[in-house]
Amino acid sequence: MAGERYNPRTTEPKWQKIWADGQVFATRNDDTRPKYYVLEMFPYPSGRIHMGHVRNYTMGDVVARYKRAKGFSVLHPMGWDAFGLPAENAAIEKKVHPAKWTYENIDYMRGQLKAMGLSLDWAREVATCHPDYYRHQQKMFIDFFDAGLAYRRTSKVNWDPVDHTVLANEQVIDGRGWRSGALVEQKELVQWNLRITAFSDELLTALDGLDRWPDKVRLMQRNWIGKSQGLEVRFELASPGPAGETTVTVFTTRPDTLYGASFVALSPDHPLAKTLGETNPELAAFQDKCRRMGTSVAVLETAEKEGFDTGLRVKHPFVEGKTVPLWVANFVLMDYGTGAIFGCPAHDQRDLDFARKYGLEVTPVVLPTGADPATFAVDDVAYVGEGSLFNSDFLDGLGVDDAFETVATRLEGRTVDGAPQGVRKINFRLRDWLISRQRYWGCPIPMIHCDDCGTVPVPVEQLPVLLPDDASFDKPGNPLDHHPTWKHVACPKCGRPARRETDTMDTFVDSSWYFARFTDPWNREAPTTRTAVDRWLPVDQYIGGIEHAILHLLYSRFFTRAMKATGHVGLDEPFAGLFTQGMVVHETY
Ligand code: ANZ
Ligand code: ZN
Repeated sequence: MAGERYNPRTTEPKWQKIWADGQVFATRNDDTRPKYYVLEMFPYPSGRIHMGHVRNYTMGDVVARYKRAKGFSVLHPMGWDAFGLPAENAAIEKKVHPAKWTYENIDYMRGQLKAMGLSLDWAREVATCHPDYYRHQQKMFIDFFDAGLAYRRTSKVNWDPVDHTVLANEQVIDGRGWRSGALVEQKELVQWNLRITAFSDELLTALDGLDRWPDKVRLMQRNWIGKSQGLEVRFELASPGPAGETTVTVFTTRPDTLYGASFVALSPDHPLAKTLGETNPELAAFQDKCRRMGTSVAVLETAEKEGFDTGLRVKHPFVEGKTVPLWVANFVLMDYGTGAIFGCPAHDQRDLDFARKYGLEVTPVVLPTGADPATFAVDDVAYVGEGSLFNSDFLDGLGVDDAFETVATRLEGRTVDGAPQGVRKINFRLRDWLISRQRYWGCPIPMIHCDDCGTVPVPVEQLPVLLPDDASFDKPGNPLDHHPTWKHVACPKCGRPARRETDTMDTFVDSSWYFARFTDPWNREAPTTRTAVDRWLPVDQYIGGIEHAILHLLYSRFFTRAMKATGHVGLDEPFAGLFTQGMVVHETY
């Protein structure tokens, strides 16, 4: 009424009740009007809604209400990304069970969201920590395993000795665990992985079709996948290695710079470096030091370049009689390319820093346009731009790309020890997704280890593998591993005593398919109902924080492909339109 003050305390609850009673935001799967799926990234139930949530959900709500007013059948669901470490820490610090802590937070935050009057279909609410959700995740994990998309292998991991868990490279900051601050150790562990690299090329090329995604996010994903076209070059050792090795193979994207090569360097974990270290205590000490530093790209990029001269030399492929020294260097990663490089200091900053430190030769071979070959020199800044080749014999005068081709063709045509000296190669930076976590509050990996039968999936009719309620959190390490009985089971194949897998899944797995589950959260038999999921997906408008620009979105794109390969969905890309917002905005307009 005119003149009457708007009173949210009475008006909001009144209308919210009317909306709820009339189920006006409930969406039917048999509605035949055009569909519109709007989704904001679901929250972690940390305790209270914060302003970032309010902004995010308000934006989605505006879109949902607008599309509903335009006559669309709008799907706008909400749920909880409910597994994760904070619940376990609460258990340790406050002696409250992670489930109790989580469900209480969910209840509280649901109340807060409801008070906002968002146009959400609460009938579709899911919580990833609920067995009704994770049982389906376990089923898909087994499907992925059968399809070769989930596998177990030994890998070197960053181990946090205080939190007793594996850390992602991104969680190691200056060599320390991001939470505990403890010095991270390198440890060999058998871990579960998802084979995201099976889709490297596809995940890259499909970015071109995501024309309703911010360019910035697409670029970040492109860089993360990191496709490189290069050449593997086999350098001959001037004298045989300790185990009779005759060659060292490097990966290079700049074979054009071969005449500027002044050293070859191995990763500290390269097999040849390891063999050499066995009889050389000084080298072994250097390798230990490198391992302690950690293997994350960020660490390697900022750390001081250090190396160890092995005393061996390799022959230059083109210059008769010329050899260059073979080093072990801390900046060469073992899990990229071949774990060995040739260094061209004049045209690579890292190589230049290294060469200056150890007094190695610096020979420029790419001349910037207009520069004088007689005087052009590289001091402390490498020249990484275009130009024409010089100091390079048969390559002189060629552009960088032509020189690449010429070198590649020539080395492909030559043989060393019966194999081509050069092989064209495409490499990706993207690595398979290590999902094993040694934690309690996560989705149990539904596998059983038998001494006789190996790794055996839990039979589907025995799913879900439930978390035991009576876990104890009073000592470090994985409560599932400590539990007196949980892990002892009979092998599903031979019936003999076997062990349950005690690792749980990275919580990023939970959030990699929730958007599909929302399309039919009532299906008890399967993760998805194909008629529903194929009708509702892709999400037409996804809204989330920029901090998820790489991992969450990439994992979801991979997971959707893996679900397609195992028959759970019929499409590749989960999110047609993406809007990212910074939780904190720095710019002023
Ligand atoms: C010689 C060279 C000369 C290089 C030059 C660069 C510039 P992207 O683009 O990321 O694929 N490299 C190869 N394997 C490596 C490893 N395991 N660890 C660290 N560095 C490695 O980078 C490819 C370049 O990174 C390769 O090309 C190699 O150095 C180096 F003027 O070869 B280059
Ligand atoms: Zn068995």
